Amino acid sequence: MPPSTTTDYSVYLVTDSTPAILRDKDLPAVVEASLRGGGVTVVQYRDKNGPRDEVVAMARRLHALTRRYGVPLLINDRVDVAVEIGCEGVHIGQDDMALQQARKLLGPDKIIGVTASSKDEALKACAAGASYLGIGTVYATSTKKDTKSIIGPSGVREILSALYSAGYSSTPTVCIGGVNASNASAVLSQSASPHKSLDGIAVVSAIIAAEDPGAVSRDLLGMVIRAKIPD
Ligand code: TZP
Ligand code: MG
Repeated sequence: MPPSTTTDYSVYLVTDSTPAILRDKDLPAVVEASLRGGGVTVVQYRDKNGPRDEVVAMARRLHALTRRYGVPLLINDRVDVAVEIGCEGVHIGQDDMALQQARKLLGPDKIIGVTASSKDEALKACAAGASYLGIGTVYATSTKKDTKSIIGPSGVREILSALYSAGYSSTPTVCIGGVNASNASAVLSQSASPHKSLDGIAVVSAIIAAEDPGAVSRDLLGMVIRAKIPD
């Protein structure tokens, strides 16, 4: 699967295997339900602490599913796992492997996304060749307690403006942190800068903890599509 230019980042599902979020459900079943709903366009498998062999096995199961639905699978942090299973790429944070090192290991065609909480981090990631940016944290969320910076939609907008001004208008962006079906439309419109808007929203609990992950993902996709229609 080719990298960022052909990837649809509209509804980007990030997984979480903690019991509080997954509520005793089986992660592949939840991911499959969200894919079957037709709303999810990217899946990121995020398991920071699991034993490597279990993470590799789960990554293979999720990749079999995402391939069936034609959706890219990215692995959070663990570049070696992405290399081993041959999925479409990785997502790395500011404290993870350097982008250049990840690019060496993955080769030129894989997606490498980077988290950015400030203009400086966003511009550096783009200069280093990030395939897309995950911007946030938008709102405080119990799903990630160590969030160093809550930037709100206005912080996202400032980063999008800076990207445009620096010539990175074509780097895709999603925002993350506390985004759900009740606030997604407002987040998308309030985050939009005059020349650059978000390409999508990244969500964890809004889909993973939902009674009906397929219906929620479809609703979210509708909101993203409507936000992209010019006034
Ligand atoms: N990075 C910033 S916030 C976050 C991550 C991985 C978690 C977002 O979870 P939720 O449940 O969508 O608020
Ligand atoms: Mg990380």
